[in-house]
Amino acid sequence: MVMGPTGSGKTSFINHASGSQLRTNSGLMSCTDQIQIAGPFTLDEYSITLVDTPGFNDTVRSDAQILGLISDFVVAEYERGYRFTGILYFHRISDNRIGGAALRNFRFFRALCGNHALKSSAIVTNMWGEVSKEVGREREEELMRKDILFKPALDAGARLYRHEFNPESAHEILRRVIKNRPCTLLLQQEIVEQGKHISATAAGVAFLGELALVQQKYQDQLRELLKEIDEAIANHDEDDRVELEDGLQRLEAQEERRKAEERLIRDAPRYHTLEAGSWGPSLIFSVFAVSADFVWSAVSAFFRAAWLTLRGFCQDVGKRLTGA
Ligand SMILES: Nc1nc2c(ncn2[C@@H]2O[C@H](COP(=O)(O)OP(=O)(O)OP(=O)(O)O)[C@@H](O)[C@H]2O)c(=O)[nH]1
Ligand SMILES: [Mg+2]
Repeated sequence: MVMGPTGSGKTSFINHASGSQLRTNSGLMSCTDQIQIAGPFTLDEYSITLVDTPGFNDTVRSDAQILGLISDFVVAEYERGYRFTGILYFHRISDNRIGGAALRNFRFFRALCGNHALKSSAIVTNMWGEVSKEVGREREEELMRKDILFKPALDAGARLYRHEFNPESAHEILRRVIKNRPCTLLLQQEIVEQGKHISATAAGVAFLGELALVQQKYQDQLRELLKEIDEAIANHDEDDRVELEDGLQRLEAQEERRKAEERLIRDAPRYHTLEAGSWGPSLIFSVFAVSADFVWSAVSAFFRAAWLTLRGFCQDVGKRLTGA
């Protein structure tokens, strides 16, 4: 599965690796706004399918929608008994600043994987042609060294690779990743095994934590604006009052959007059904390198499906008996 901020080169990498023609975009707007599948294709003796994901801070979808989309997908895959062999996180070495959007994407990636699955992940830097070798090396070294950047993930076992924007380089990276054992993401464990609601998962908590900070900022700005409006009224400054009230409307519209984001995560359905994935079983089969794990996966998928059905049935009966 390939993750990273919008415009970080996820789809280009997938096209290089698989020979697909998925749409990429050099414009300012986000391009991939759905999870999309490329392959299967064969590399050495492995059959590989790559999963493309939209980045957080997408210009088309909200972050809550993207979190829900990725969560639905990975949970449905897990319930079917499939595991990811690798999670690739993309970062443009050409970025001279790591802004809030990139940091946010990386935080979600870490929260989604958890420390265990980070061992099966790789951070892939690209756009090396856009910077001098020296600048690129300095940035790479800084990314590896700083706690706020990639250091904690690398310490937890993530690998760091350079992508040279050609098929050979994409294949070289996949050759290393494909050797991983299939892994379970923290989000899959939390939702399926521990029965947590998405809002209580590490990714959900990180998401809601960020929304809480936005709400705090809104309250500070609101207090300030109301004070200024009172002053404008006291001073009979009509122009100022009108302008400040426009600002107030914009601020409140922002707060409404924040609340809608929060509701989307807090009110998300608790469990996802086995039907949540929309791709056929034959395609899904190829998402992972075919291995002895498949038989175990299929057996555990059957028992997991049975368990989920039984648990749903018991919850229903429990509710009826207690009248809840
Ligand atoms: N020079 C150079 N350009 C690249 C590289 N990787 C991607 N690009 C270009 O960067 C732009 C964005 O690439 P995409 O592959 O669409 O990025 P994405 O991460 O899929 O973006 P979203 O779908 O919006 O999330 C395209 O114009 C690519 O051709 C690279 O390594 N070097
Ligand atoms: Mg894309």
